[in-house]
Amino acid sequence: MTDEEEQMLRPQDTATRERKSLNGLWRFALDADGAGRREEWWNGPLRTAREAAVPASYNDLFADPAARDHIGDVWYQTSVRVPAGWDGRRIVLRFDSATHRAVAWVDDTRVADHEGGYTPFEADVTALVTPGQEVRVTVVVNNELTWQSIPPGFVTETPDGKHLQYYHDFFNYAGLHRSVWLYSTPVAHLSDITVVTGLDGSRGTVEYRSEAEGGEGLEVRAVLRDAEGAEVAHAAGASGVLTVAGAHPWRPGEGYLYDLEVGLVRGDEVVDAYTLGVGVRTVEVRGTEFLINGEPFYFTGFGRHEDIPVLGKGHDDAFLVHDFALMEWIGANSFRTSHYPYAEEVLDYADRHGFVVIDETAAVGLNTGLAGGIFGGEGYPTFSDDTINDASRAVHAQAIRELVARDKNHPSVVLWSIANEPESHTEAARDYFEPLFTLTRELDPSRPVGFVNVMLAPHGKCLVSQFADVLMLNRYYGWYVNTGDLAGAERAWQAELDAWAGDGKPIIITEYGADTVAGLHSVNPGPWTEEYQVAYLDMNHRVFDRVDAVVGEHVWNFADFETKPGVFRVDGNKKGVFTRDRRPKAAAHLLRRRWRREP
Ligand code: BDP
Repeated sequence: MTDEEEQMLRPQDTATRERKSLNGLWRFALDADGAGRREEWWNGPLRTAREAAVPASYNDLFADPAARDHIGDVWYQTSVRVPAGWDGRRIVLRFDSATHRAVAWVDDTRVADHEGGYTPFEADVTALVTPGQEVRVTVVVNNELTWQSIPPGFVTETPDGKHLQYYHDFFNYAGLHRSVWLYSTPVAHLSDITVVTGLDGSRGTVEYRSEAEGGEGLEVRAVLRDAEGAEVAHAAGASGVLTVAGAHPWRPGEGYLYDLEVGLVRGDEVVDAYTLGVGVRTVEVRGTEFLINGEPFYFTGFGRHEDIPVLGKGHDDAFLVHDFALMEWIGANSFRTSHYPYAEEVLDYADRHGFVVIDETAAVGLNTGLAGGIFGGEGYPTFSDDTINDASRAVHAQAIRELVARDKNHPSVVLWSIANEPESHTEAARDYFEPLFTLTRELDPSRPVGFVNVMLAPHGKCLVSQFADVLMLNRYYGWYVNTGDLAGAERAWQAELDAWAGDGKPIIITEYGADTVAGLHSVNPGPWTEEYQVAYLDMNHRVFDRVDAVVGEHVWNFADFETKPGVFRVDGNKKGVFTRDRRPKAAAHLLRRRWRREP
């Protein structure tokens, strides 16, 4: 496992860069039999009557179970005219994501292969395109999961066709979920920038490091401007430290950003320019405290999903704004990107609006013990030569590299979560995870690292939490255990939490929740009613308030979300505090009072 770093600067429009969105309607075809790869469908116009929206999952766009339940390849194709003004420049095709893997062609040439559904990839296509002319862009996207994919799963075949099994609790939406870009940079260009900020009293520091390609003989200049545009510091050199006297910190609830303009220059000529929003803040774990800018921080908010009607996991700016508005309304100061890296627009918004983010990889469902009779796949060991093995760990390591490379500069991101609810009570799990913690710390020494612990590995049994800086616990006392018995739940939960508190690390309750059918009421607050969700949350809060080491509470989930069918799920998972169309359940008002400290 090496710590070789990925580089991934997001496309920008700057004085030296331009980008062109390829979003819109693309030609689209399902290809369950894999005919497209054999018949080389990229070699000409895709023969299909269908069109699909980009960005969106394809599953719910059509009135067709074949699309909804599709397993295998799908093809997307569009044409784009390369701007005439890009002559002599470097031209790049970039996908913000393709779930879960993709191969892309420009005309007849294969340009990119990418594994992993939630991080970007790109290809330098300069030699393949002529500015002013059209090119064909074809992408095959595959949604199958294997023991060597993140997240894992496996495909079985029966006489009725393929079946996809996986151990996580959300629908396997697939497709081009985020924007696709064609962008241009100068041939000599900045290829990566890393910032790490510090605060010493009112003195802020911005340590930057830049990398460039084709930049021989060029110099780097960095200028830091405040939110009004006034220059507050500048430096020369590929790396350096900018100091801001009387810095205005980025803090929860106030997303104050400086602009760091990095220029690749030849004398007075700016060859390439890139601008990063920089929040000056620090993050530190001290004893059982989680400190932001040296002050104890208490997380309130949610585990969420990228999940909306019709679009599935497709990014949508209107829902982005609305979901943040609802989080503000309810008094949430933070969320976890459960269970995969979210669209970069989400993190940018969090940066600007002062939301705190726990950033998670797509390593969810590394746990065959969660199968029970519900998810299928019983009988497989989680870690073995034939299931999750060294090759899987290499894919997981790559997912961590790509996450850190993409998100390292976001002030909102304060903690990495390298997996959700993996098996963690076995020696195999310990051996699997230890090097992944080491890797994450090498890639980013500036942030704490953790993983999210499952109820099957309680205190005293978990062998992985020893590597974590922060304990993140998902617990369902009063739901999956002690169902309907909140008094028994309260006692059992308190006992377990007290034991974890003895470890001397901060604890964030990353999931607690109860399925609730909006509109179902009862004077006897039984499970599934709105009254029960309220009573269940109240009980949890009593427990949290008695344990000093608890530094955060994230309800599962922000909104109801889609899952695969199952006897435990009625039209999806109903643990939302909001419905899938974002209407509040009674619990929303309880949380609002607690989090906003209103009577
Ligand atoms: C946890 C998972 C989450 C599930 C939740 C639930 O982390 O993805 O949706 O439980 O069962 O196991 O609702």
